[in-house]
Amino acid sequence: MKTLRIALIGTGFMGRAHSHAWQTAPRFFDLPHNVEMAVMVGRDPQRTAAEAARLGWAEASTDWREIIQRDDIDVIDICTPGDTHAEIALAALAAGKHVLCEKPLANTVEDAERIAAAAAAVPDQVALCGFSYRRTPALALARRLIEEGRIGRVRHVRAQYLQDWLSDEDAPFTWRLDRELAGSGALGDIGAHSIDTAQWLTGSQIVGVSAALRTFVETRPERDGVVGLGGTAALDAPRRRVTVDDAGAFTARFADDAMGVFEFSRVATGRRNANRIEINGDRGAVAFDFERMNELEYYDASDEGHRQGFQRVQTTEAEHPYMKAWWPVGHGLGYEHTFTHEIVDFVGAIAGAPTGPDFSEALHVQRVLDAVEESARSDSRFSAVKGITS
Ligand code: SOE
Repeated sequence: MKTLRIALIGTGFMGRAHSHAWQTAPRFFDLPHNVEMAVMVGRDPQRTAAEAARLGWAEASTDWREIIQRDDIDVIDICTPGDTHAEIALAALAAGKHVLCEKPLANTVEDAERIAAAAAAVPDQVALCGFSYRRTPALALARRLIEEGRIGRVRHVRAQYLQDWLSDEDAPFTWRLDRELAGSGALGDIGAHSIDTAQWLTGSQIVGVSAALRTFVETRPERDGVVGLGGTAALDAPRRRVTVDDAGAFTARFADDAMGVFEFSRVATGRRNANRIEINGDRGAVAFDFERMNELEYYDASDEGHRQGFQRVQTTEAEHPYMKAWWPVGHGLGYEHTFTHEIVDFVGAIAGAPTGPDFSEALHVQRVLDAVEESARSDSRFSAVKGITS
């Protein structure tokens, strides 16, 4: 069996989540290739060495350019902020590597177009964007039910992605609040997940939006310690200007005529990671909330009247997507498993079983993000998504 040697770039939250996934995927699933965790790359030599050793990487490096040129590396896994994605992905594709790139694909449509074009030119190399929630068993089941026609023709898509780690106005400034590094705020960070999930579940592209974006907290204190997504800051710390949105909302038109309502916020008090979506068709509906990630609600309008209602399906049966590899029924999964499944599908794609989202799908998400920003700038005027292909 062939062995894939992996280099992962980034030592933050996503670097750790992907490291965990590279560890678990080959241990719980029968992968078509062996994987070897070769190098972790970061900026700070001490931190990178410590994280690499702790998370199971054979080597640590601070020079991604040199690592990409190495003949003994097959895969580049990009877990850095969005402003670096284009440069790294283009170099990795040019060097003949398979690429897994965290979401959103880039910070601008122009960069996303360049990355997608470079990937399209090398079809033998796998290029996957890390919209990890697609790999939640309950959402994968929802997709299966929709593909089987069980909810009929989709009319409504209602998606919310709500977090509250920025609700305190003294929560510190992080790179996710800097437009130069992150591209946008809640929109690209979490709204992008909802856009990807909605298009993937319905099999239909968003063709236009009408949007509003808000920044409730204009300045935040410099951070002096990292905890979770945010961290700590002294009350008298100098404050930095926030250059991205805290929250936003948009209505969407889908190519197949469904209507969508999207809302995303990182200041939604009390909602920790409520990534929710409900889709209503003319024969039924599905509803999901990541805060109850092992459940899917399913409504079948053809049930007899006296027992109609949403069923709560616990998605822990061996026949549910990805579940055969895991625990006995009723023993649920967590956030980290979505990344494990992403690695399983990515390695499967390298062995010839295609998966998505490829970079052209991720480019479409980027174009929707762009249309949302354009509409928000023009007082919510309808904005058509550019470059629609179908
Ligand atoms: C922060 O809002 C964040 O870590 C996102 O960047 C991830 O994509 C999401 O899965 C969890 O929240």
